[in-house]
Amino acid sequence: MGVVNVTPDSFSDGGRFFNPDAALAHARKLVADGADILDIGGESTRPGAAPVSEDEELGRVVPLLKSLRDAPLPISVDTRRPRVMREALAAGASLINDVEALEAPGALEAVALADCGVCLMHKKGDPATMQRDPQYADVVAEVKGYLAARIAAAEQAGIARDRIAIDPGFGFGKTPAHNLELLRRLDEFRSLGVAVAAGWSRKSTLGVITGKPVEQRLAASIAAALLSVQHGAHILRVHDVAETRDALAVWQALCER
Ligand code: 9MG
Repeated sequence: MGVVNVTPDSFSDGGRFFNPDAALAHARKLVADGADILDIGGESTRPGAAPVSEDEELGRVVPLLKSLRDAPLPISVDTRRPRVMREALAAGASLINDVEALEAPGALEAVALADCGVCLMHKKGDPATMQRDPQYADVVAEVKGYLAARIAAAEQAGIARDRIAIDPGFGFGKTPAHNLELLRRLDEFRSLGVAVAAGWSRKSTLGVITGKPVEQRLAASIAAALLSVQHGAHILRVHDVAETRDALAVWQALCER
């Protein structure tokens, strides 16, 4: 899943694709690089990010979706707002990636009424404050219990299990130690019976481990992506599609028979 952030302040690409033409060109590059899914986001969810208005988010996402109507792959929209979900689905999105796991009032219904997939992600706290000393007794048990409850809520709302993926939300209200524990035990999430997604690309834990700034985290991101697959991930949310595909091809040549 290739990331297309249409935001002036995104965590990891510094707003380079905020201009609509640049965002479209970037989306097309990720398709050419071999993405299986594009994930378009109009609101930054990085730690400390300020929320944008719903109209602003729609104005960033919907025109890009319309420009990508003929794209040869499913398009995901990263949003937590039901109105953005509905309008994005009407404009051609086929997957909703929600860092709030459809908790907003009306979000379950917005997805249930459409014939789309959904990625339910765990986060603890709000982006503005979530990295201030997050605490867990057992991070895997807590995140897994939360995601199991959100799968149940989605099914009860009429979203079939085969439309659902889950994501532990690396970096969302988690310390580096929590993120590494989740990665080490990622395979435990497979028992929930849905696809598992993982997003490590350029994240701050990789900066803590390597001492590198965000623009120098490609190698670390690829290492984390491969380890995520080795530990059970089915979907990788990444900025660097071509490089990640090459690394995966080597891994698959050795490990998949
Ligand atoms: C929007 N977004 C930012 N990071 C993410 C991650 O790790 N997973 C998912 N599903 N979405 C993310």
